[in-house]
Amino acid sequence: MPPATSPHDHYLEHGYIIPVDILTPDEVLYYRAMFDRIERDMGKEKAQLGVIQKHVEDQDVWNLATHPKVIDAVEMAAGPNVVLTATHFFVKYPDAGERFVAWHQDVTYWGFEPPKATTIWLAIDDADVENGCMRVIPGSHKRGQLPHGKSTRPGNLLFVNQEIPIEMVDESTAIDFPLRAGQASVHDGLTIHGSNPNRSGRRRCGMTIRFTTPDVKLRHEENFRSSWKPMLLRGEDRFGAMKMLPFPFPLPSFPTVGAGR
Ligand SMILES: O=C(O)CCC(=O)C(=O)O
Repeated sequence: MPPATSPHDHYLEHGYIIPVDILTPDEVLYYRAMFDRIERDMGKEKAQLGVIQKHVEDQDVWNLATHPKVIDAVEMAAGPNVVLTATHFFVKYPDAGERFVAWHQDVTYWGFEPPKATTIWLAIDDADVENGCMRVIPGSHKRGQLPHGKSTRPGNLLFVNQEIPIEMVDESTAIDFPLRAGQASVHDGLTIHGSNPNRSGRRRCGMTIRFTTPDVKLRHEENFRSSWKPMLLRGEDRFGAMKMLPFPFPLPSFPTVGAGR
């Protein structure tokens, strides 16, 4: 029998890991209620894409972004030195029309040099084919940074309407990323991914948590019109390539809420 591939080797070879169990059942309930609260406060229109860098002001969002199992998953994929740079919720409402996410690579326009990044997509709600879970082109991170143009299809949720020209993406090789609430996927910042519209009667909320490593220089101040917030969550910084910020709250221990605390 061939040796089993480790999650790290799988990440290097295919550009992703799925699924990773992150939250306990109590945490799933707690953090869904947390997002419901944010949604009530902001309204759905804003909550759809406007919950950005909330972890620096809201301790519950911080506890999710720095959840010990989130950091373990990043370490498993990208190594021991873990730098959090951003958080952003991606919500697709059932009644919001043909909103989709065009094929893209995360690091495009991010100004990371070299373009090293790892995204955790943490499911707050169940995500499946019907409600527009993420889709990924396996192994596409090995193609390096690809050109992005503008999507001609209305409804792209990406901020600058970016899209990899469709002739450069073989959609027949795409795989779906279904997740139960509390599970996460991990993908490389160069892995091509996107998602289809929500055709269910259910909300699809996921939290993207963006990481890099301390050797990376941030050439652009901005990400989704908000500045990067680099914080070294684990390991060491032997490079001093970016200015690390202090933590707004202490790091949580597992589990972050509920039984077993
Ligand atoms: O939530 C989605 O459907 C897409 C998320 C995404 O594009 C990202 O993580 O960069």
